[in-house]
Amino acid sequence: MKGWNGKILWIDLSRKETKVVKYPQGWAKEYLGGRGLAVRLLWEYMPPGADPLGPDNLLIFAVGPLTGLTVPSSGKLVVAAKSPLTGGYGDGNIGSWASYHIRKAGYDAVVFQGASDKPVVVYVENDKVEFRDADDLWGLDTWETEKKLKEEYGKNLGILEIGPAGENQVLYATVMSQEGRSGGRPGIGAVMGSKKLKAFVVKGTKEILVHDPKQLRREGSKAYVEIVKSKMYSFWMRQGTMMTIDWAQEASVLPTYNFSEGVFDGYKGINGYRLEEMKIDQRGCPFCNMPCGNVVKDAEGMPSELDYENVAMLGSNIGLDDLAKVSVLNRLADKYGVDTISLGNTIGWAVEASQKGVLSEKLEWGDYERFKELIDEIVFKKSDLGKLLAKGTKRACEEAGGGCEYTMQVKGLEISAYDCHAAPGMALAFSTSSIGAHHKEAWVISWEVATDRFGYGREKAAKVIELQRLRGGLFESFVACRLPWVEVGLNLEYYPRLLKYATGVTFTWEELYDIADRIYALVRAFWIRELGDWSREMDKPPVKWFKQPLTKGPYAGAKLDKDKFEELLDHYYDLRGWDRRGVPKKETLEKLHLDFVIPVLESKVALR
Ligand code: PTT
Ligand code: SF4
Repeated sequence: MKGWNGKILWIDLSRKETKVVKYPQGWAKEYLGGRGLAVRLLWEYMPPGADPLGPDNLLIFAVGPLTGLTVPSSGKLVVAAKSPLTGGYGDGNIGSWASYHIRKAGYDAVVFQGASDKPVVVYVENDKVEFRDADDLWGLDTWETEKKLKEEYGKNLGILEIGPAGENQVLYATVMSQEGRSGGRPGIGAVMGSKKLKAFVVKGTKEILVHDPKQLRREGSKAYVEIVKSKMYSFWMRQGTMMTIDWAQEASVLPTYNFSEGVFDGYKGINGYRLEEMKIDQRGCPFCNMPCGNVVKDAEGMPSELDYENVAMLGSNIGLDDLAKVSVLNRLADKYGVDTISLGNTIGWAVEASQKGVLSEKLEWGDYERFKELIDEIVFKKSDLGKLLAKGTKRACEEAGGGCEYTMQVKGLEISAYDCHAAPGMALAFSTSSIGAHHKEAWVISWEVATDRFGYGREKAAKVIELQRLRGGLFESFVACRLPWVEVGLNLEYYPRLLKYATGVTFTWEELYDIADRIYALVRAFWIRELGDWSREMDKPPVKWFKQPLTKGPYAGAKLDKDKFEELLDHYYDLRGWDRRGVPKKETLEKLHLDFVIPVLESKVALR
């Protein structure tokens, strides 16, 4: 089977045993890899109802048929598990040399089950697997960990690690790599910590077998050239995702003061032009010719790699208007291995809860020194407030006994950096994303802002689904970075061609969309199986956007309309073939070859 290795490396951390299992060809064609493979494995091999932080959860690192090939931005992999933050399916997409080396070592995925009784590093070199004691690394931050492992094992390999946040099981700890790459927002780093797996080091030297290497090389080169020739390329190379700050301000979607406003008076202090003044380096993922990792010197003279989400969430959303200071908070998040989006949300919620008397401690917007301390308190669970905020906003408000109406989360995962008071389509994208609120699956907002800003029509639901298919279904499963397409306009038609040259399988768009729909329905089924029930309330955006209108900017007075949003959600369910509770219908499951899901779902909810 060319284009896939056909093998999954299975590592039992409790017994320190390993085996290689087959990646069935049928699965490869129906799920591709990455997210598709991860959710199929979780469905099949994780015992239902497993404790996300217990040994039965599976931690999966999965690549796809395009990963690690010389095609644009293919140095990515999916890190997945049952999420300790949400209790449902969780994953993230991380750029790392580990992606390439997993393929070169001969695998399509590495699965960890069980838990080590003491800190461990797993080192894989092709067919060899070693368990290395990691007492000396436990407690180190992600940068120190990677540095030490490179000194020991050499540079030509890939490393995925956790920092103190993962070790301490902060529920939104991430997996980190290469100092500024982070993946697994819904606490995949905490799952890694619960298994006492400090790091995974992988070196592969085998050949990646593809169906037609010559054509693949030719097509890949053409795509690289098209990227460089794009009219967006030079500005992208200057600012990367940070150009979004000015756009978000203008469109009134820049999250401000815990998503109370869409404009921030101090936006010029944190925007892409400010970044350009401070920039000292630019780096990125393997096989990328449009690297977006813009590195600045922060207020403490240290390097910090910035992205739009990080800066909006640790800047405007918590009232901080100085990029040098925002960069310090961002660097701490990277070194500790904690998600900046949930971190900015939890701090934002804490300030609002403090000002509304729910929390006894007095917190102020923009209080940089206090926020810096608070990050330490969260990561090391030092204070009562830190311990509370380490659980994410949904649990924090429940335990604090108030403030749930201004937690900015869906299904327990905090919203990423787009305010939706005046963007119902993006609110739908957040509320129906597979892992909880994340923009990665349907960044519909740029289309929405440019077209029918206040519409709740069927075409909006259709657009959300189209983007979910492409981004959440396909890019996550053939596993390559989507930014060449999204940001510089690389023609989407490259991808089926690249897939064909890599695997020998000709996928039509219809077949690819079926794969994406299958993955979405299986992810939804996994949530229902794990939570034991489902209602459309799970697919609703935060209450604040319905109740508390914007007071500033071009859309002052705007808020979401509750009844119209219900109609939009109905359109979405109808188009997906899901019932009005958000449960896939029996006929939909059959059509998508998910018959094996039916008896399990029938034991949880009546199927329609
Ligand atoms: C992603 C989420 C994002 S999405 C950002 S910035 W973005 C935040 N980055 C964080 C960070 O940095 N440090 C940290 N401690 N926490 C962070 N949390 C946030 O995590 C990232 C890029 C970006 S930058 C984006 S949009 C694209 N995302 C892709 C995706 O999801 N899929 C895909 N096929 N390609 C993508 N390309 C782009 O990758 P999560 P990365 Mg990330 C420092 O992982 O869990 O999905 O959350 O992976 O290698 O850092 O690349 O404006
Ligand atoms: Fe990585 Fe950015 Fe390049 Fe995508 S565009 S592959 S996230 S460096």
